[in-house]
Amino acid sequence: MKRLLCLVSIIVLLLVLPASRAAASVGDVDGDGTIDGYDAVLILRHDVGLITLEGPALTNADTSNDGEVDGYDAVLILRCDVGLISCEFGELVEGTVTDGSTPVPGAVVRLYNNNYSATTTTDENGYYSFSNVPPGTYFIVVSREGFVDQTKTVTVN
Ligand SMILES: [Ca+2]
Ligand SMILES: [Ca+2]
Repeated sequence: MKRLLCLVSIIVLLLVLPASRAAASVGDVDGDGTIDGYDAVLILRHDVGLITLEGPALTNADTSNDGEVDGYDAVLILRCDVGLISCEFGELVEGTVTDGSTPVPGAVVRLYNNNYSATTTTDENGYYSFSNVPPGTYFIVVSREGFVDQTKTVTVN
C-alpha cells in the first residue's frame, strides 16, 4: 500500500509598501512649506463650514493631535507664528499598501520605534497615514491575513 503524499499549496502574497514617505508638515495646511496665519485662516474657515479640508490638508490641520480640526488648532498655529510655542507639530507619515498593483484594504499598519508606537488600518484604497509623528527612525510593519508581513524603515526629519 502506497502512502499518499499530500501537497499543500501555499500561496504567498506580498504586501508592498511603495509610497511610504514622511512629508507635509503638520500645521502647513495649504502645503506651501511655511506655517503661518493663512494656515490658521484655512482651519477657521473649515471650522465654520466655509470650506472643507480633506486628505493631507485635513490631517495637517490637526495641530493638537486630538483627532478634531477646530479653532484650537488655529490658535496653536497663531501661537507658533508669533513665536510663543514651537512650530514642531510632528510629521505625516503616509503610504499605500498594494498586492502588486492592487490596493489592499484592511491591512494593519504599525509604525514604531523604541519611543513610539501607533497602529492603523488601510482604507479601501490601501491608503494609511500617521499624523504628528515625532522626528526619528521608525519601522513600518504591515500585516494582513493571507499575506506575508512586510517591514521597512522610514525616517522622519
Ligand atoms: Ca502654509
Ligand atoms: Ca485638533
